[in-house]
Amino acid sequence: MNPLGVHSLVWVGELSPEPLRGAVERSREAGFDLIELSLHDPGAMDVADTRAALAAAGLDVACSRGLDFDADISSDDPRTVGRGAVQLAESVRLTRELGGRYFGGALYSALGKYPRPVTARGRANCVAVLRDLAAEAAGVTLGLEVVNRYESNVVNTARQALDLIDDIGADGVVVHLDTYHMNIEEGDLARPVHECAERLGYVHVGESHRGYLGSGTIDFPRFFRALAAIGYQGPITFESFSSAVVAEGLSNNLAIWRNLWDDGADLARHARAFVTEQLTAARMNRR
Ligand code: FUD
Repeated sequence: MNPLGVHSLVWVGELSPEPLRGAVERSREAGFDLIELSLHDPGAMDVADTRAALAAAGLDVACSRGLDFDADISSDDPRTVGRGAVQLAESVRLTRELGGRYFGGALYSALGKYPRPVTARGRANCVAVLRDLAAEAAGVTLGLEVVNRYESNVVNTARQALDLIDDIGADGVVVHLDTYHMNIEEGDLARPVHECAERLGYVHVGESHRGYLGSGTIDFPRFFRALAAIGYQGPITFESFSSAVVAEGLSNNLAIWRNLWDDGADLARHARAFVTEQLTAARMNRR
């Protein structure tokens, strides 16, 4: 059975100790194996406290983030690129200190809408920074999350993520697929999974509107059958956003303007049952 995860934005928008302890506890109560923490604003986090809470709950942790535009490693400007390299290195360190072994997201660019395509120089900067980061990341796998065109101009399809990984040419870099983004950019939900095969290292399940699983237009049975077909054993993390839980920078970058749910606990329990059902059905090849 794949480890099942839940993104912290189902519970809290901030990373200060008390809310984070609550998020860890509620993830455990809802039956998850892992919590994914967004490192967009890690200043308020107490690493030792969080690590203790994770250990007490018996939960694994994964970390994720995207970069800010003033720290965009796909920029042409060396100082901007340098700030991004520092942010990424700090995030890898934080992931390790928290006891995590996975750091993913839009690590290759800013997370937000670009007004123009990436330049050749910008992409080369991104490759160079990620190559250095991978060399230093010892024990922490880097996941390049494929996001839609309104959140990056560097990686919008699984094919582009694989090409970027080839150009980086280092071990420990995997593709991170997310059904919400795939639904916008890919031709279907199975082919990219097969294309990635053993290079798929992390999965986000999210609905077409980022609310309750099964209440949108995503063809989850097709996606889960593809995961079963490639023998994917990695984490599957539920991700959902609502204006009920806000992390100001991240929520604004992702255009979370609507209230799709209020009760994170109900949402999370439902998601866990939904994913378990899909995994079981795909394995038994019932559909
Ligand atoms: C963004 C997204 C997220 C994001 C992560 C950062 O649209 O899908 O996975 O990268 O939440 O913590």
